[in-house]
Amino acid sequence: AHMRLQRTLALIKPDAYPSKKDDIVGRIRAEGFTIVKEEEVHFSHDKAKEFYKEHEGKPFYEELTMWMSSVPIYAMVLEKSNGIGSWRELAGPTNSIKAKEISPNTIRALYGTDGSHNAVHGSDSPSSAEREIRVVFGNAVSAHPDPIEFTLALI
Ligand code: DGI
Repeated sequence: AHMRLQRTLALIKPDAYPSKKDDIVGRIRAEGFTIVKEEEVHFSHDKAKEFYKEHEGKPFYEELTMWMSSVPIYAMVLEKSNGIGSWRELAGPTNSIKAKEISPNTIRALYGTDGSHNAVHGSDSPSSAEREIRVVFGNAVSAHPDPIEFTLALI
């Protein structure tokens, strides 16, 4: 299949940051991702609610957003060919208990605990990646790979 260079939003969540940051970043680099932007962030509760707004009304929404805003976390914009799917594949299944059973070499299997505490986040689509990168980084980084054509057109 044709593979397109993509950017995605990755978070190292409170159960893995800062304790597992170096292991996770090492794995990200080893798998060939470029870290385009990285920064420790501390979500307000309102920011966490905005970030996870697709889950508003679900039974775990309040606990999830309180947890994600409880302490600083680590945010990265990752870039790779097919980057959105590649990062979700490396992260593994949402539930770390299931991840440990079926894909033990994934980040959620190695560093997460259960269905609520799963070490990392990854955008699930191009539109989610664009929205999430903007929620976390504002205009500090583009959600899209730098278009070389644009650069060449300026020469
Ligand atoms: O994109 P994912 O993080 O893999 O999964 P998601 O977007 O469906 O859910 C976002 C986060 O919310 C997930 O990483 C953990 C939490 N979550 C999802 N489903 C459940 C859940 N937490 C609990 N306690 N129960 C759930 O069913």
